[in-house]
This record gives sequence, C-alpha cells and structure tokens, in this order.
Amino acid sequence: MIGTALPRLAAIAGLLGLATMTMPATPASYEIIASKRAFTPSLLSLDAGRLVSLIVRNEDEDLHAFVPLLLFQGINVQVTGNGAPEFNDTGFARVLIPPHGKAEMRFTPNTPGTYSYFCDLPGHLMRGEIVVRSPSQP
Ligand SMILES: [Cu+2]
Repeated sequence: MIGTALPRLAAIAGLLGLATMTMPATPASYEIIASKRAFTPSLLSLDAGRLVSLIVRNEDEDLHAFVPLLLFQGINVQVTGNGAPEFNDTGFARVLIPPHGKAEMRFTPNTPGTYSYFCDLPGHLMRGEIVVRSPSQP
C-alpha cells in the first residue's frame, strides 16, 4: 500500500512544483482592517504596475462597506471573500463586508495618484487613502 502511495505522492508534488513555476507573479499583499468604525492603516501605498492582493477585513459587529473612488476605474478587479461586491457601468463600485468577514481584491494599479475610499453606511465616518506610486518613486 505504502509502496505504491509514495511514488504517486512524489509525482503529485512534481506536478505541483511545475504548476507553481508557471503561475503568474505573486501579488504584493496588503491588509486594511475595519475595526471600531475606522480603517487601519488609513494610508496605504501601492506600486503602479505590480499585482496587488488587497484584503479588507471587518473586525466589527457591524456591516461595513469598502467604497473605492476611481482606484479601480478602467482596470480589472477580481473580488473574492464573503463580501457582496457591486458593479456599475464604470466597473467595480463597492463591496459590503459582513461582520468578521473579508473581501479580497486582486488588481494591478496602473495610474499613479492618491485615491480615497470610504464606508458609505449611514453614520459611519470611515475613510482612508491609497497612494499609487509610480515605479520610479522611492
Ligand atoms: Cu462602516
């Protein structure tokens, strides 16, 4: 039994290794925490042209929304997690994140600048900024 299982495992590991080598670049990972009705960090810097995995984690008992302004305009965003993403004619518009839930957005920012985001739920004064640096910036 073991005699036949081991070579098979090795073959699977070999396949996995091959799969890893052909996968696209690993994203740069960032996390924004929504806690006590504030986003932390409130300022996040990303590099233009680099694939990003941005996780917004809700640690409150309240529902929160992540509403990015212009950051995702004209670029593809892949949204996963247990939030409820909403799209409009300009693309990804907003994601609602349940208590203790998270949303992950994968994208490659391409236009340097400072982008605001906020939570648009009534009475929540939660906001932050994402800076997209041009590749030459230190
Ligand atoms: Cu909120």
